[in-house]
Amino acid sequence: MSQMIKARCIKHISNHYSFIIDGVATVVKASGKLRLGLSPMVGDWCELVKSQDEYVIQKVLPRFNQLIRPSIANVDQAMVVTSLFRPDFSEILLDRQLMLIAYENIEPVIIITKCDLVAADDPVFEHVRIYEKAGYTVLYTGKGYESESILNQLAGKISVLTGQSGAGKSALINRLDSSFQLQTQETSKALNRGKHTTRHVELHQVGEGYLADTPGFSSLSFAHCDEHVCAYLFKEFAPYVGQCRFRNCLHVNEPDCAIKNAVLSKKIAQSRLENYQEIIALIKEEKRV
Ligand SMILES: Nc1nc2c(ncn2[C@@H]2O[C@H](COP(=O)(O)OP(=O)(O)O)[C@@H](O)[C@H]2O)c(=O)[nH]1
Ligand SMILES: [Mg+2]
Ligand SMILES: [Zn+2]
Repeated sequence: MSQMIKARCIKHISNHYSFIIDGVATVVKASGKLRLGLSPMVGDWCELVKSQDEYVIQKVLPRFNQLIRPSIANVDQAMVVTSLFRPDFSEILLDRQLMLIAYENIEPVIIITKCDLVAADDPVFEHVRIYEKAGYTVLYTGKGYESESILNQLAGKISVLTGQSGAGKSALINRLDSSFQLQTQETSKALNRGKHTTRHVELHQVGEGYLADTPGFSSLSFAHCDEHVCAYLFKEFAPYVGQCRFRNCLHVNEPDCAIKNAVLSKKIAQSRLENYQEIIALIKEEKRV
């Protein structure tokens, strides 16, 4: 009697897939043509059947999202690593990342780094608070900080890291898990060997969660975005769906716009509307070329 199990794919190199089976990473070879049409991706939940001591991939279970670069399915959250200082906190850059992440149906989490370099009463925190007020999860870290809140946030989920170069992604990973440090060094060494090095995506266990070893959302292009989908993707815009005079309102030049009214009554920050409008302008521009 063959036994069917459900397991998650955490690594894929050519026709070898690694699944976590009973808590252990186990390589499963895809034998011939999978009877499914859909090939497993890292992050996929699959049904496996054991036949003669070997597991066979039976079926890829439905995905709730799918990233292209890195190629991962079922990404629960994207950790947007954002520094307060060197590089300076940039709301426009943060807003662009938040929009692209939401567009992929992924939950963003903002991780503020380098808190140790900034006084607790620094005005920059007023800008950060806009995001807390808007409903985003914001976690704070810095050199010498405990990682408990971040580890808790990663637990039980698949996460990708994103953020500007120099924001502190590598430093954060090393703080979260010292064994990951080796892996990141190996990865960058492999990358330096040139274009012919095979790149593969792998999920690494960090605490009780999984973190992709390649960052997501490195290109900040909006060419693939539909502006009407973007119109309510900022968290604090969502409660106003259906309240603008025009059903397809883009909150730019339209009269009786609920989002613009919410900015006037200080329920939504002016900077968020402006950055949103800039994204809409970008999308229209990218569509023209
Ligand atoms: N003081 C301080 N320095 C940090 C922190 N995070 C990163 N750095 C420094 O900022 C620089 C860039 O960090 P890195 O992790 O390489 O950024 P990445 O490009 O996002 O991977 C390095 O010199 C780090 O030592 C932090 O929380 N506090
Ligand atoms: Mg780095
Ligand atoms: Zn509107």
